[in-house]
Amino acid sequence: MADWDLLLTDARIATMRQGEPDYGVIESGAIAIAGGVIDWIGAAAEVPGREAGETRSLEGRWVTPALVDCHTHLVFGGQRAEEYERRLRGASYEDIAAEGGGILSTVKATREASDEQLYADALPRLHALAREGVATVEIKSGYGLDLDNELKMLRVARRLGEHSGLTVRTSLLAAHTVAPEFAGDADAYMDRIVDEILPAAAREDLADAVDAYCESIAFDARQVERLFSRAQKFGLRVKLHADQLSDGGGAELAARFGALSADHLEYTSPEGVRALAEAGTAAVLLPGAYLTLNETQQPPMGELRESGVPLAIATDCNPGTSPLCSIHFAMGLGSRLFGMTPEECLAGVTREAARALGLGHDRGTLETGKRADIAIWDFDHPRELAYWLGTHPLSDLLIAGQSPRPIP
Ligand code: DI6
Ligand code: FE
Repeated sequence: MADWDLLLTDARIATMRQGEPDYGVIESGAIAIAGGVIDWIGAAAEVPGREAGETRSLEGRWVTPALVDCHTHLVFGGQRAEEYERRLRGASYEDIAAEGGGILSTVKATREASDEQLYADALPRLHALAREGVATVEIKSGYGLDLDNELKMLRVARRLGEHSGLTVRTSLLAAHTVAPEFAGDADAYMDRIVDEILPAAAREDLADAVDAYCESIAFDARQVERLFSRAQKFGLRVKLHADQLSDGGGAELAARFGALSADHLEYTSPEGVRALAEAGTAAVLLPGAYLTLNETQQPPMGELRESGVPLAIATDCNPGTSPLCSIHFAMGLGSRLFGMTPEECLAGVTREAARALGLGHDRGTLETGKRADIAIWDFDHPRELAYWLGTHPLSDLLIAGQSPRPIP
């Protein structure tokens, strides 16, 4: 019986380990895998004399931790290309939302779609991420806005994880916007979430976290506080769409609840940044939405960096503000629109994205004891992931040390 299932040799390894400069690089390295976990990693010349079931030379290719997309609305019905045309002709996102378009038009399409249709529609989007080296994806509900349809969305997300071999982490986002049946009465809809939808999702173990949209066109800090207090009673961590279109105190609110992450942050104040830093809450930057909305207010990148707030990047894949199914493109936007370095971008979709999902203990860097979720690349240096737009440099993806099976 071999000690290791697989030994990867002749590899250039970007470990992305915290605190190590220059991508945590091991120039001529090897990785030993047993039971889907990294059992040894280091210089090839120092590999312990143990037996491996299979030894595979990577012929000098780069390897990095498999990528993590920590903020997606990947499951939804329909699409909103027609609205996109209207926005290009001058209609604002808020105008369209006020007319019952926007999120509510996707709510209608999602409610009308069967589980099978939602699964089939989401599959190509999940494929697109996996083809770019993504092994862990967060998927939110938030287009059902009633008990049956919110649970329907979360069950589809769970099934995508079970069938694809990727890790899917789910977030209940029933507080995405006010359900049409409760138009004008956000408090009454929040009662429905807190008293019915959240307990049901928790009972069925359908949600790994709870999220909300804290914004002038959705829910205010007081309403979100009610939701987060109840989430914590169910032992669920929270995350928050915060300060995207205005400073609603979202970052401070997320920090107060020890949120895993606060996401968007274009209008977050210096006080909000300080609160995130003190709470250890990660910032999830969503440049796809920033670009699609023609936003001009950048997140406070300098303050976030100086305060040591972990910086993650994600696609925010959704039919309205970020119809983006490319984590590589999101990295390219993070560097071009938010001035993030290529190393910050790669850390943002590995180490820091894992942290934003509460998974920093078992993935996001290449270290002994972590999952052998490993991306193998055909490029000259990892900085090229933020540099090129539209290329496909992935050579192979190992999920728990195995090449993923085709997603049915
Ligand atoms: N912020 C966003 O950008 C998306 N949701 C949110 O809370 C928009 C989702 C949509 O327009 O469908
Ligand atoms: Fe989002």
